[in-house]
Parts: sequence; structure tokens; C-alpha cells
Amino acid sequence: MAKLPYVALVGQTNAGKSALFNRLYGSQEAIVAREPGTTRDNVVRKVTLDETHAFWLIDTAGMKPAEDEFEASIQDQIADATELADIIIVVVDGTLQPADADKHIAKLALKSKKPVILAINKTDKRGAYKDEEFLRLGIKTIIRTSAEHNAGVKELVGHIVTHVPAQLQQIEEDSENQPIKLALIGRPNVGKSYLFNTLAGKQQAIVANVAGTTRDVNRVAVQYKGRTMEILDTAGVRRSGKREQGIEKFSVLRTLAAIDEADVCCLVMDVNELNT
Ligand SMILES: Nc1nc2c(ncn2[C@@H]2O[C@H](COP(=O)(O)OP(=O)(O)O)[C@@H](O)[C@H]2O)c(=O)[nH]1
Ligand SMILES: [Mg+2]
Repeated sequence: MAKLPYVALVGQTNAGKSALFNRLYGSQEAIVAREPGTTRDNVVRKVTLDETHAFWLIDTAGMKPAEDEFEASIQDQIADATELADIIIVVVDGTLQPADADKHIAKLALKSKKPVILAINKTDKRGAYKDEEFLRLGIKTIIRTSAEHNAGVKELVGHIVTHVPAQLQQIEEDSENQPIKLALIGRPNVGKSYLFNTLAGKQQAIVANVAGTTRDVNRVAVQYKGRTMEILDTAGVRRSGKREQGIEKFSVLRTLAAIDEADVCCLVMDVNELNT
């Protein structure tokens, strides 16, 4: 199967990202916060719209001023989300005039040159501002939503789907010729990449890097007994310092996507860490 696009919900804390996430997913699985700032973790779900359209939906923690390192890492998560995502949904609270934080988030999103949709949420509330109030954010596609009343969600999905490429239903017919996909999964540092390089290196003469798909997973095609096998290494790019926390979360997303794509998963463990 081809790689599914990532759709990320970004925006300030309390804008209603998690509520919209739930509506988009069509269930109440993720927990909607009753208090601001309690849904800090990124959540990812595969949303299948029909036989040919599906995407990964990412709920990103809200952004607050960088008062400490922890908050700063949340800002990093937004930067990561806009980097990772193929489609970005900026969520704002429609009852509040756009703040500097909203402008900053919109700017980050637009800078990515990816499709950006503005969801003006909480439009069920009295005192929700008109679209004009939000034009200064510079986002052209504007959808008014109420996650609470499940309003505008279909329209939002309609706009998302225009950016989601249809997956050809070639799985049945082509499966004979499709390479077997093996994903190497496991905790950081257990030796996934080493194994990957070894598997790839042994086949040096016939190894070909699979083009255009190396953004979040290292992959290599190897020949084995006349069949092509594609190996996915989910280690991801490691960066140091305080970005670590956000990066770790995104490598979890990448791993989930790789597991979904793969035919076979190989869990790699360090025997010295069996007790942990
Ligand atoms: N009235 C109203 N409340 C909403 C709407 N969407 C979210 N909320 C409420 O706003 C609060 C924050 O929502 P949440 O989804 O956690 O925001 P997040 O921080 O952006 O993820 C929660 O108490 C929600 O119930 C909406 O469309 N209308
Ligand atoms: Mg949330």
C-alpha cells in the first residue's frame, strides 16, 4: 500500500483540536480535556473515508508561551507537526480574536507550502466572530466548525479529501508483484539501524534506494530468492537536546505508519534489556 498522508491539527490550547479530532475520527476514543492544557500528547489515528481515501490524523498538543522547557517542547511539536504533515488544519477558537500565537502558528503552517485549512471552531457559541476577523491569519480556505455540535465537520472532511490522493485498488491484482515489506520496529538504540544496514549492505550489488519515500523511514529494496523485499527502518532521525521528547513522539507515529504499511514486522530487542 502506498504511504497515507498525514493530516495534522495544530492550534492553541483549548481551541478544540481534540474535540475536532474525535469528530473527524468519528468516535470518542481520544479524551477531550475539560481543562485547558491537559491533552498534551500527540494522538494519531487512521481515518478511512472510503475504499480509496484514508489518512493519518494527528492531534497535536496546543501551544502556550514558552515559559519553560516543557512548554518549549510543545512549540517544537507544532513545528514538527507542520514539518511531518502533508495537510495542516489550523484550529482557532472562534469566540476569541486571533492572538499572536494564532498568527505564529498560521505563519509556520503557511511557510511549509503545504495545503492549510483554517477551522474556526466553537461557532455554536454566542459571540463567535465572523470569518473576516480571521482573514489576517492569511489562510485562504476557511471552514466554520462546531466540534461540540458536530457541525462543519463534513465540510472539513470534504476539503481534506481534495488533498488526499486516491489509493488505487491494486492490492488484489498486483500483490504477486509487490515487494514484501518488512518493518524493523523496536525501542531506540536496540540495533534496528545496524541490522538494517547489515541486511542492506550484504546485498550491496543489487541494493537500490527506493526514491522519494525516505522522509520518515529509511527503506531499501533487496533481492531474495528472486523476489524483491523492501525493508523499512523505523529508527527515524535522532536529534539531540530538548527536542528529544517531541521527536520521540513523532518516531512513534512513523513506527505506527510503517507497521500499517508493512506485511511483516520484525521486533528488534536488546537481550541485555530484557528486564526493563
Ligand atoms: N461550545 C463549544 N465548545 C467546544 C467546541 N470544541 C471544543 N469545545 C470545548 O473546548 C474545550 C477544549 O477543547 P479541546 O478539544 O480539549 O481543545 P484542544 O486543547 O485544542 O485540544 C473543551 O472543554 C471542549 O469541550 C465547540 O465547537 N463548541
Ligand atoms: Mg487537545
